[in-house]
Amino acid sequence: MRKLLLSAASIAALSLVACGETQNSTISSSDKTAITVKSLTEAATAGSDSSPPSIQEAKEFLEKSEEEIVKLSEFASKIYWVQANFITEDTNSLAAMAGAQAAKMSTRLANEAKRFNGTSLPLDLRRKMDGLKRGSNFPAPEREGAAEDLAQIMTNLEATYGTGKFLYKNNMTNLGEASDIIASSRDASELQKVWEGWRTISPVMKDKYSEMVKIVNEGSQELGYSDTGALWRGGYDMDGEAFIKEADRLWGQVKPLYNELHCNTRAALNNIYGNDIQPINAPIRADLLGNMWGQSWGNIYDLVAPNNSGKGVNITSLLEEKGLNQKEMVEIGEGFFTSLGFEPLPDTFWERSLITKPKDREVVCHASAWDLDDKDDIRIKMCTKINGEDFVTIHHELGHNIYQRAYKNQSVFYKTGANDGFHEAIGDMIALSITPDYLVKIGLLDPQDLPGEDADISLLMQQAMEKVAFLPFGLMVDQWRWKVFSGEYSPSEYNSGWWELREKYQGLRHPGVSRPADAFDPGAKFHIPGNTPYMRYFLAHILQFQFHKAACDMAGFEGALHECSIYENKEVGQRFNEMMEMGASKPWPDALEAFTGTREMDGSAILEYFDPLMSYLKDQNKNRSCGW
Ligand code: X8Z
Ligand code: ZN
Repeated sequence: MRKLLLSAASIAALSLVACGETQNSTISSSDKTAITVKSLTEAATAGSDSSPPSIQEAKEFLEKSEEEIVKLSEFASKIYWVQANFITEDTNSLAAMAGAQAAKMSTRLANEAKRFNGTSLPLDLRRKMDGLKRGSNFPAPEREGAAEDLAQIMTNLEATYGTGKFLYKNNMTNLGEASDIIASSRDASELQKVWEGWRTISPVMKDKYSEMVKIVNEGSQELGYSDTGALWRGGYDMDGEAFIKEADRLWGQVKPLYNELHCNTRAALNNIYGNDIQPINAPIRADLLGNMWGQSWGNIYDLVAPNNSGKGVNITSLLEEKGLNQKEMVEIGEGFFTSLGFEPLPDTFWERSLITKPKDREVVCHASAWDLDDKDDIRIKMCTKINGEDFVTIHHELGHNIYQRAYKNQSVFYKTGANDGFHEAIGDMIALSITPDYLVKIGLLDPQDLPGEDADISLLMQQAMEKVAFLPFGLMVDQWRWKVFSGEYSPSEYNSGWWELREKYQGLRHPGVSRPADAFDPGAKFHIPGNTPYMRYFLAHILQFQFHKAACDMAGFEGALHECSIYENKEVGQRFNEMMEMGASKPWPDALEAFTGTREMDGSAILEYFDPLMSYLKDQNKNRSCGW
């Protein structure tokens, strides 16, 4: 339900949940001129006798709005927390009510803010006002009943996903259990069954989803956007059209690396499964990649482990060998942040977080980080498994919490990431410092097991199967949603459109000859029914390497980027905190510059990180025909 809040009341700051956090939209200075001119025209046509309201009135309006937002979010966030931790008919209904209230407030404030279009405001007030005018990522139209309908649909979609189960081998199987099979099985027919089984939870969502699209498009149009995709693209301190080009540019930088990884992985799968199951020149079958959505491929690392390279590190085995439990994994994550000079997590974090999956009730298991009071009541909620993947996810979630705490003294309008990609990149950047040397330092890896230099390619391959494999998935999810919102994909094309983009960007195809006529495969990925924008993760996968490189430069590290760990470096911690403290108070290039010295998002750091692997992959692929 985070979504409701976020989406419903987003207003930048109703951002209690990171991962579902909405982005305070702000407008870059270059756009501001255009807005002012347009606003002046609007004011002029509104009647020559109506002079625009004063700066003082604008200030008072923003202060009053801030108070109202804070009050509602305190109340709503607790409802969302309870609902996500205890999914029942009643909590769903409470969450829908709170969502409707938040949606109405968001719409009302966004419309009221239009009154100040003709007022020439100081930068700070203009930034807050424009954020308010963007409303939420899922805005309700003004008409009677729309906010209630929207909130109901959104609650229902997320709860359907959260409680989804299917029959497999006489057991009702949930996502966690299904994911374990997809991660470990090498039996193609079993993989196909489980992959298809999970997707039986989503056809029921399709009509509701298309209804939701209609409502939020109407809401977006009332806010002055052509559709909800345009509203989302407007959240990056630049013109929405420019953002499309920006995403394409970044993808163009990293695509050659992805293509090589794809080619090498496909060859390995062809080798294991044979031509019938994985032809050598067709897109990769999505169920063979070790992950339910084929979004990261670390679980099939054993199939691509380089022959002539030393052994990497298997974090899952290390955790098991040391007998660590979930809470201890979180404590290690906390330890990384405190080593950089951050305060320990508050006692309430440990008392109130959900760290293991409860046996006796339904919860939203998808990991998230929460900020319940915009001050110190930070928490995570995840059904943690004792494995390397979740060890990294813990750092990801704690990164959200640390960011939330860093900007707690900002105005409510600025209590969010510089852009939403920043929020997703913080913990991931920290996790890039989980090097073998670091693991030895914290006693998880025995020094005699430290991989030698000959293991570089193995370590990089492990990392690439997670991070590089993810890039086109990070991009395609919202390419799909943008087309859905714009009407380019009608409801009858939702599924075919999804697979068109899965093939275009990721080079994947579904198992089986065709998908059922009622399939709604996007609904089987959390962020679609959970209504969380996804471009943020693509950006985060670029930004985290930029942050990592800047941090390693700051630390004076001279070796290869993938060997650098900033563990215990207080100077880096302080500079990182300075960037995070800014929240969204400044356009994101200012925040990026504060930490990295550059104002551009740039894929060259990820390319540098994987440079030795790129040479290896090119060599492996030299006699193969790559692409799809
Ligand atoms: O949703 C998440 C986080 C919560 S913000 C666990 N991630 C994306 C996903 O799982 O699809 C992190 C990576 C991408
Ligand atoms: Zn996240």
